[in-house]
Amino acid sequence: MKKKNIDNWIKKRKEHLGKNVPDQLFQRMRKGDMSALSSGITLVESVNREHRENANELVQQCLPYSGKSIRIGITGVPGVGKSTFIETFGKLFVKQGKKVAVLAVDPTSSISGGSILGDKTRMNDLSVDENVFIRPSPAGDTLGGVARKTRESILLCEAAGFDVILIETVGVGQSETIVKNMVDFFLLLMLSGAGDELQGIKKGIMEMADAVVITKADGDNILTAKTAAREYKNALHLFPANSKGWIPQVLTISAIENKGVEKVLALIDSFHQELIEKGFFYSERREQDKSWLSENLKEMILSDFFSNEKMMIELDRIKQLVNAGELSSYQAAEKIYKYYKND
Ligand SMILES: Nc1nc2c(ncn2[C@@H]2O[C@H](COP(=O)(O)OP(=O)(O)OP(=O)(O)O)[C@@H](O)[C@H]2O)c(=O)[nH]1
Ligand SMILES: [Mg+2]
Repeated sequence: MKKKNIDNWIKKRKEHLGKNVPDQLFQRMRKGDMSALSSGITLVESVNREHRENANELVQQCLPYSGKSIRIGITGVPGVGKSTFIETFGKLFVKQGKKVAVLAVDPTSSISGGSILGDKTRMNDLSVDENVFIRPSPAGDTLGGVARKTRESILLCEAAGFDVILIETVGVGQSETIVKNMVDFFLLLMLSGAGDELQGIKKGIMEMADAVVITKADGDNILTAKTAAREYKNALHLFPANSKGWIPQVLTISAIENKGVEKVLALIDSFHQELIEKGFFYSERREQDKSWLSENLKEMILSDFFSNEKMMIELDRIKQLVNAGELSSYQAAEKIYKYYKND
């Protein structure tokens, strides 16, 4: 290569790398540049140490401009109709002139390599709208790690001017609790029919919901959906009032026929207003921030432990003692913890 070409190449390369400098990304994001937002989130999702530092800087810059959106969590078993609902629901916000970001926390994606938002096909209209940003679940080996990335992505989206953040999670395990802790409003989608309405539903999830929405209330399903709604309403009465003084509501919808979806929107609007008036809206967020501090700290300690080669060697050695029946698992954990503390 001639010197001039090399110089050119270096210049181009610098320009390219410059695009990921937090400051420049931030400026572009603030102007509503979606590709900058995308790069910013990629930075937040990266495990590379240098990227991590840049990501922290970017998040820090975004903080003063974040917090102005309404954050809505949407959960439910696979096939309940989350994606179809988000497509219809998201469009309602867009119609009001709002910018909508859809993010995901998917505990199954790290195992299967798939992602709940991989099926953008069901969000066809939404995904091409210029006021909509859709981002699949980040990969990660721990749910806590995945959740941290999503939480930071929320801040980035808000700084980039998004008014509504929808967070989809599949209702199969721990992820609901984690998502509940990063949103203002938590929506549980449920199917009707199939015997006892309350069978198979973890009480804990019902208790977390600000609203229960029975999906697919169309065709032959209308009657069973209404019956289900009644039963859920009765069941919710048995729960103590939640800390925000909000009484969870039950609604039925058909996302495909666009029936009842606007009622969900109206419900969230009144929730928002009521909590702002009562002063709970921002105090809840502060509570969430504090609990995230503990979560982040736990993640850091875990990651420090499991990336320490010396500890891993010791852990292997002690595992063999447990295997041989020479130590109980508790004794083993205690032993390795002491070793770690003295490290
Ligand atoms: N009849 C009817 N079918 C619906 C409705 N909403 C969704 N479906 C159908 O239910 C199936 C699952 O819908 P999705 O929106 O992909 O469900 P999901 O909860 O996102 O599923 P996962 O991404 O697998 O967790 C699809 O075949 C949809 O066409 C509805 O309002 N009425
Ligand atoms: Mg889906």
